[in-house]
Amino acid sequence: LAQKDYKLWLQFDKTANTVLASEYKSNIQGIVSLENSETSKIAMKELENGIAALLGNKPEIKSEITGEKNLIIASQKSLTPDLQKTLQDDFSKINSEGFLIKTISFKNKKQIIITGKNDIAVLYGVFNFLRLLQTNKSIQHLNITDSPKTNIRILNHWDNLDRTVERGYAGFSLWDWQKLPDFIDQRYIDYARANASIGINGTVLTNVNANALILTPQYLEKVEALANVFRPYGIKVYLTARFSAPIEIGKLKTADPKDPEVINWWKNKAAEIYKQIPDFGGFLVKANSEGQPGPQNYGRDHVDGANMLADAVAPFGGVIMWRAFVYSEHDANDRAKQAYAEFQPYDGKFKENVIVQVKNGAIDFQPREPFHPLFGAMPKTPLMMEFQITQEYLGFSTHLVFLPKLFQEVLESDTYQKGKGSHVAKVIDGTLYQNKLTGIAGVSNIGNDLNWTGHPFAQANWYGFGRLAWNPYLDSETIADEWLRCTFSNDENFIKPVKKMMIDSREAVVNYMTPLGLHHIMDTGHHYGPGPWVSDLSRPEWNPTYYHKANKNGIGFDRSKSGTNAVSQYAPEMVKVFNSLETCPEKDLLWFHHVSWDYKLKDGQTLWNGLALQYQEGVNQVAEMQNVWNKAKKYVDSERFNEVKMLLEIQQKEAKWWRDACLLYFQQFSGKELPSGVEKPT
Ligand code: GCW
Repeated sequence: LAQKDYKLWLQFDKTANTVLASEYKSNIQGIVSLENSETSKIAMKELENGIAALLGNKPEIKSEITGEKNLIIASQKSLTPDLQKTLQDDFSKINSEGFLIKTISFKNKKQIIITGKNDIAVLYGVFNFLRLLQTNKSIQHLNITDSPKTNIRILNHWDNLDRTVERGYAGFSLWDWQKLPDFIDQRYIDYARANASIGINGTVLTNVNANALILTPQYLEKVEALANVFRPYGIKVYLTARFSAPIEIGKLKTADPKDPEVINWWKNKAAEIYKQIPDFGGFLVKANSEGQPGPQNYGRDHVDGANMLADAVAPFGGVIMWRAFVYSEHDANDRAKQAYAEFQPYDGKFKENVIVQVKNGAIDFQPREPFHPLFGAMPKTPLMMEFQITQEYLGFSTHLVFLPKLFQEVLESDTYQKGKGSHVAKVIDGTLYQNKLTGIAGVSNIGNDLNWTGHPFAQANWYGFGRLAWNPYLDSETIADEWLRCTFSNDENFIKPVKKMMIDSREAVVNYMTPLGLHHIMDTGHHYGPGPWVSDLSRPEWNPTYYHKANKNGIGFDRSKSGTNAVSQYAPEMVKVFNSLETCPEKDLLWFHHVSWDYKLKDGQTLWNGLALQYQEGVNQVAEMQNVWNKAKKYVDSERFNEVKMLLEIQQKEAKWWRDACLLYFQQFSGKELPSGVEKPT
């Protein structure tokens, strides 16, 4: 029933454009592999099946290069000496995971070659070649050299061992721990394949709110089975390490990172894991954050904790991804300042194989946040990005929101930490400070729903995350374009409006949830729907009222120099921009300033009127999304069409819910009428 949904962006629908189809056929008369590894067999199968589906007939499989217009796949070492020579220059342009797709002349005959320094790189090349066909690009004269710009391109599954998924809205966890290790669900293979097709090369199987049991032998053999499935697809397995594991499963009295027995316990644990999984990636750690145990329980600090674990995995080439998501109720003045305050002074103190994982913004995955002030502020420490693909604060998998637009906005932000042009992307890909270890993590939105992600369009967020992890400079429009073509149709009459709908969807959610820099006003616990009135939670910084600070005088969080001075954590150029009401971008206004209800916005509206109009605009934008989708009916199978249609209806209802709830609540403080153009709550 759900076959289409299940196939994600790997639909391989028959090429409808007959001119292109004949170009493809003429250029792919045979396929030849010069390899024999498990990975190269996967690559060959992908080519065979993909091309057969796209062109309607199977290409000839050849065992050697005979005739012309073949598609040749091989890693560098398996190329003939003259091919190695011809491609020498191109090889010097790619890194170990990069690939070449080139039209070449071999013994005076035209051929296409897909190659790279190893089989995984070739597999990436194969998926990229297939994408050219899926998106109707010409393959007459190919000359593509492409390499990933980051080392660790990884999904973080917040999956618990009982298969519930924290903040997961697409069913239960894919990992069936009960049936593993002997039962290999086809889904594990399909998962690995989908990830490989977009260049993802790592997966953290378990929740950062970790359970130490995953590190026991009973579970490690199950982890090993998954690692064996993922390996030929170039995907390394990582686990979360619960800091108190030496006590809970090791029977030690302490988990103090300076205690010799504890140090030894982790060393032995690492050795045990690497014996089973030689290419194990390492650990992701949430410590002393939201009640999780950590080094501070023993009077130690994050550096002590991270470095102790780093030493344990270093002999095996493992890494420690140590999260900077910390805040404490003991310093409730401004939660946004805490991660920077705590981590920035540690710059240069972590071991070489530690990378600090920082959320994109200083609070928590809001529809919009200014970039995290740590980016660019720790020149001697590799920092990796943590994006959230699952939509905890953005309407779960019910609302259509195209996240690459949000991701791009963060990556493009200029930190000015090393002068103009110090974009977040350059911190992440290591080019700003020449870091060797680089990475991007995405909190997964995948579950065992038939369509993987709950909302058919949420698949685009998984896809887009992978593409941006590979190349953080990609434009979100390009990503939407690719995804739509691979997932639905190449028809321009479909692509143009639906692409615009996706691109606009991010601003729509900001408008109907948290316009003008508002944040964290979602209802408590679940974070779904509005809750700006909530003020009675035990920790002050969990209350929405803490964030919007609405009163008779105005609304917003004063983080300027006259407020909490959080602005001072940015580079001087950005301090200037954010600190002044005149220069602070209006999209971030209430993030940095408490502003009177009569304050004049750039368009001349009062703040109250402007706020109300933006809520209305969000509602209007969802109505427009519905219009666009209704017109897309003839290009989409009825199943996916209807699913999206129903979901958009819910989104429309809930956009109104957000508008009405927030405006009615804030109106008590502003004491003003709604401006014309804003629908009255019913
Ligand atoms: O925002 C919070 C989420 C928690 C999550 C935490 C984190 C895994 O509500 O569910 O815990 O972030 O990122 O550690």
